[in-house]
Formats: sequence, structure tokens, C-alpha cells
Amino acid sequence: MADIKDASRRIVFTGASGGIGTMIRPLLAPLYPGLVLSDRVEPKNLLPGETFVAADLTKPDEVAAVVKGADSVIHLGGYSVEGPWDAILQANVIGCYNLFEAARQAGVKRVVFASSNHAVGFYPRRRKIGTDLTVRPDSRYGVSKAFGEALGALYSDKHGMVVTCLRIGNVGPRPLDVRRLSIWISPQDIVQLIRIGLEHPDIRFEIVYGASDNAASWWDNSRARQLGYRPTGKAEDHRAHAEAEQAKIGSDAVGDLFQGGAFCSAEFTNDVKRAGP
Ligand code: 15L
Repeated sequence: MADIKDASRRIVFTGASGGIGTMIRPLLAPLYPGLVLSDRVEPKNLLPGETFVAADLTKPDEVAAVVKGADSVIHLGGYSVEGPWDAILQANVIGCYNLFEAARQAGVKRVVFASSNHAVGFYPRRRKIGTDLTVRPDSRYGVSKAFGEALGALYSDKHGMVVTCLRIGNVGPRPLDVRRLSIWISPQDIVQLIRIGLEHPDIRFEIVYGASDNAASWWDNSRARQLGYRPTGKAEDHRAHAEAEQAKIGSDAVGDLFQGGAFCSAEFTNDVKRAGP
């Protein structure tokens, strides 16, 4: 894919101060000189050429101001783990709606939305899944990510916005434990998926898995490959590290059965035989 070094193309990147944002900023900056970072708090150590505009996703006027004049939005902002309902509601439901609606009003053409594996976390690990199946969230957080995907579909179908949802596994330099051997994605590979979302000419609405080339994957990511995704990260290269870390964590009678892991076992009151499809 060609580099689009067009500084006049305003691309807004929400959640720029978060964990993923911090990892990928140095990779995105040289590709997209018109990138505008946004978050509630300014990231530490802005790189030369990086611009920052503060915005709280729960405040429609602030969201409107940051997306004004934007061509595209990379939406990673919001609450990134399970949390109390009000926190999830504000950041991931109201905040996500504010973002899509402000983007529509501003004439934004493309949105890349950071969804999560937790939208489908109650699928069992023994089952390989694609993206054309019912969501099975494992948490309030997972429900909010399914909501964001649904909102993306609505804005694509009703308003012609080009929306790519990345159902992200876990981003980092290497997989943190045995579960992450199946869902890990390197910072380089997630940037590759973001570029597809920002540039691919054939996208209307897509959901793809944000995973590297993991031999133990639970996900059929063939649609991402059709769109040109060629992940370079391989979780198996880090198996020894992941297994050593897993030994320190121990087992989880519920979480170990399902893709979402500890998000499934948290607050769990069901009979495990009755959980998941
Ligand atoms: C996520 O969606 C979270 O944002 C991240 O913090 C991890 O918990 C990740 O999922 C995971 O499943 O490992």
C-alpha cells in the first residue's frame, strides 16, 4: 500500500494517550503527517510534527471541534477494560455515539473503530470463529464494543461512511500469557490494519480480527487477508515466554474454557455448562 504523505489530510486519532495509542504513535506519525492526536490528557513527549487537540468523548461540542475538517478518524478512545456500568456507558456508549454523530455532521469519510475480542468472548476456545456470527459479549465492556460495531454498521448503511471495526485481541511487543498466544497482535500489524481501514478502496463496512499470524488463533481472519492484510508477527516465536508467564498466573476454571478468559470468569454466577453457544 502506498504511503499517503498528505499533510492536508486531517486524520483524527482518539485515545492517543492510551496503551495502544502510545505504542503505535511512532509508527503512524511518519505515515500520516496530517494526524491529529486527541484524548482527554495530552500524551507525554509529543513527537516533532505531532499535533494534539484535547477532547472528552462525553462532550459533543468538544468531539465536534476535534473532528471538524477531518477526512478520517481512528477511534481508539474510551474505556479499555471491564468497569462499572456508568463508566462504560459514558465513555464507550455515549462517547462512541458522539464520535460517529460528530463525524457524520463533519462529513468524515472513514472511521476505523477499535472493537475488541470481548464482543465475542463467550465463544469457546475449541471453536474457530469468523465475524459473521452473533456477538457473545463477556462483559459490560464487551457489550459496549458490540454496540460500537452496530453503530458503525448503521453509519455505513445509512450515511455511506466507510467503517472498519478491528476486533482487537491484545496489542503488545509479545504475548503476555498462553491465552494471548491465540489473540496477540504486534503494534506493526495493527498499524497495517488501520492503514487498510483508512485507504482500502472497496470497504463499506467491515469487521476484521486484530490478530497477528498466530498458529494457535481461534479466529478466521480471511476477510482481512482478502483486503491485503499480511501480518508479520508470529505469537509462536514467543511461546516460551508466554508459558513461563502463564505458570505464574495459574488456572481459571471458567475463563480457561472461553476466548475472553478472565473477562468471562469475573462476576460469573452461571453453571459453566450453560454458558456460551
Ligand atoms: C481488550 O479489549 C483490552 O482493551 C485489553 O486491555 C486486554 O484485556 C485485551 O482485551 C485482552 O483480551 O487481552
